[in-house]
Amino acid sequence: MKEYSPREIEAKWQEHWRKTELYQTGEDTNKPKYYVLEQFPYPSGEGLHMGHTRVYSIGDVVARFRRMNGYNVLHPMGADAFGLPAENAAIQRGVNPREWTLNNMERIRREQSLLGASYDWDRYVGTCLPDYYKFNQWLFLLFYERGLAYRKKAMVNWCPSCGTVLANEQVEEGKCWRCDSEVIKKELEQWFFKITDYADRLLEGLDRLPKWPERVKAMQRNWIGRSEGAHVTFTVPELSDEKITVFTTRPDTLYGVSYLVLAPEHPLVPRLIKGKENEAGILEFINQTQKQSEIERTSNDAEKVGHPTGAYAQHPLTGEAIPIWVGNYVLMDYGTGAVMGVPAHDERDFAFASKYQLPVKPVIRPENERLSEPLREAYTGDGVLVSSGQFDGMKNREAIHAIAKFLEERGQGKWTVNYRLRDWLISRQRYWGTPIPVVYCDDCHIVPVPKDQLPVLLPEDVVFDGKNNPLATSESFVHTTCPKCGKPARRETDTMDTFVDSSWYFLRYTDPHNEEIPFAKEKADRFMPVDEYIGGIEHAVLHLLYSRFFTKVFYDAGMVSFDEPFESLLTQGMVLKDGLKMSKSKGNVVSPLEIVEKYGADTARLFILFAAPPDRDLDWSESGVEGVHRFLNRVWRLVVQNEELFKQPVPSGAKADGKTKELRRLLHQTIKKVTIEIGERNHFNTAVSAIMELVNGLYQHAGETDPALYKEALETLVVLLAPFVPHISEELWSVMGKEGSVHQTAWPSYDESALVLDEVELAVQINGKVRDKIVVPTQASREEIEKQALDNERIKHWTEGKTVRKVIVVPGKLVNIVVK
Ligand code: ANZ
Ligand code: ZN
Repeated sequence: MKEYSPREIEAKWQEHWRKTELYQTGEDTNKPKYYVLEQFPYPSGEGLHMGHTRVYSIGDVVARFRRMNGYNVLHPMGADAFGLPAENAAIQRGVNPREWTLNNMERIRREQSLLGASYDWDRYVGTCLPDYYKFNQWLFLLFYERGLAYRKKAMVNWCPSCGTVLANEQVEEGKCWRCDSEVIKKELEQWFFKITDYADRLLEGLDRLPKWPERVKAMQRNWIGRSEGAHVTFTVPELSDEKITVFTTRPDTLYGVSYLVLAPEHPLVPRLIKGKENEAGILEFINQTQKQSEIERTSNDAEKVGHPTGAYAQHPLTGEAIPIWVGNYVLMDYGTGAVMGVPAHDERDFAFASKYQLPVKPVIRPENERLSEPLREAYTGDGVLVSSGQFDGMKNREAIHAIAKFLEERGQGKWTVNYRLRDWLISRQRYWGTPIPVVYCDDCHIVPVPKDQLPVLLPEDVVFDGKNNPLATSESFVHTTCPKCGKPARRETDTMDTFVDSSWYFLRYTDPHNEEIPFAKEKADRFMPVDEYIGGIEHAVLHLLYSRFFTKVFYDAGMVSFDEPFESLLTQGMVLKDGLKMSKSKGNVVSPLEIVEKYGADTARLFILFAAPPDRDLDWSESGVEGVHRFLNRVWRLVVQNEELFKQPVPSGAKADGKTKELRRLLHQTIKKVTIEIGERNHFNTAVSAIMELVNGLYQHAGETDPALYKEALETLVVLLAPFVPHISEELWSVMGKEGSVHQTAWPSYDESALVLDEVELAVQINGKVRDKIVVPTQASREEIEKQALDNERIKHWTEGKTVRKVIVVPGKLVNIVVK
């Protein structure tokens, strides 16, 4: 008998599929479309890791399953190819970033092919290629025209180690998302995308995404951070021309204000402290605060530090003098950069007031209770107002609006909505990215490069010394002429954040060779939105928020007719080994290619899909891999041993005995289970278990059942396995002498009537104790079951001489006879 040799058959079929262009997206518009997408990899120098293998295995099952179910499937792949590591390789090893990246892209592509993934390679998208980044520039111009790209001087997050600015989304707990160094603040002229214009729509859209994990939606809502509240204006008697406006979600606590706190960066601070006693001390404090991260400044247990400016504001309702402080816990870029301190009802204010002995004035008490003073902590619950003038006795929830309205009428405040979301800073002082297509001219100022002059190509004459922006070292690049007036001008040397590239790549796949525009509307509309998007939870706010933003801009620009890009999102779990994340630093990495080499890609794929549901963490286990490999060998032998069945026609219906019925039922049960588990639930692991049970059944019933049915069951087994283990199923399909590819076979349907059991076995109990079993037709009525139970010889023995008081029939399970 021929042995199962993955090495031989996998290479053979991969070559065959490539030649026959089996996975090219069809043009058949009569078929329903299905777009399945896995997040594209960053082509680092390390090749594929197990996490990649997992994502691709999941995506490939979905793609193959949908193809077999009659869908026109788009299943593309590409590379997210711009970014810092290429540049670091250039600095450290003197290699050319482009060559380095292109080599890695080629390697990853080769490795992806070794997994047997069914991509339409004709649609490959590499973001570092000029025919792609040209359209990043095109889109930048679109955003610019629509007022969504602007340049401003701003305090930015600066990573000293990467030598570049970072978006807020790229700062994690005060550290650089890429290199983990402490991020500092720096003032620079930068380009921004106005994502804040879309804050409300980004929130609203989440409600229309029932197939997204709740967790991801919650993270996005949190990131957008919408709060309703009021702007309240305080006058400053000593500066008659200036006022201080605070943002508060709690105007109901206005009578409890005992001080104001300004962010150290607040523009009024220098004037307020000028000539005051502690001026130098405060300036030093401001300097220190700049070095602290946002988390250090605002977390609840962080040390709150402040200084009195010596100036006073006037309370808008009571006229009282309120001391003005500067404090590290107030951020300049949230709200108005100024806060009214209400120690009695806010925890941070309470800590601050306790530390600096500022008055604590309770203005809300719980209903039907008194507050025992002095307060030992802030009272943050609801209640009724006290010591609040005309608002005394009002419920605080009502007072929020009543006080805001009162202030508004007096011109001292305004109801407002505030967001945590900031505009997206897209400038990077790096080489390996998309040049921002802008020219600076002394006369014409900011001049966008006209669309017909795109792409602005990355130059080659650059110096990589790890200190400066390499792009700025290219004379040929920097010096240009103004597109408007023709005078000498200077090119923008910042490149775009690479998250710009990944914010629309899924659209490019629908029209990858378009040279005129990023994508044609009818092509995008035909395949979008993505039906199943598979990727990591780490992109919950970055990539997934930016992509939604881009899609909404395209919708507004009439470029697409949908406004949410991803219909369903599957966030895959991690691959662990011995309970720890696989990582180089832990030394527990298992290389996917080694596994492919040793057992074959089919084993690697099947293990990954079988070992856990896709959204859970998966524990890598060598014995598990071996178990799956043994299973594939069992499948192999089962088909090869029965090769004879496929050599000549087998008459059908030769047998219709119990065993045959049983096998038929198992077969249809399996089809049903696998269809539902893949198609409706993404529970690939339970689908695989069902197939394993079918294999057991086929071994058990070998030679016992109707041969035509047995043959059909073997064929179906191979078809059901095809999405999971594409190579072995293709090989067995040809062993069976089938024409064409198993991957183009229609998915089997199941016959509900085959699932019905003809007879069932019921336990018969006397007073709750099982005394015998009876077999009854599944369709039998209660009366028939009762009669059969009571007529049973052994039961008669137990009931003799007693009175039957009650007979309880639990259909499909048991009969209980109560006697006395
Ligand atoms: C007075 C007050 C009383 C407040 C009270 C809260 C409770 P969210 O919900 O996150 O929007 N705040 C406003 N701007 C700030 C800034 N730039 N830096 C630090 N804190 C700031 O929070 C809004 C609340 O956070 C505002 O409402 C303000 O404190 C504070 F019993 O005003 B509140
Ligand atoms: Zn000019």
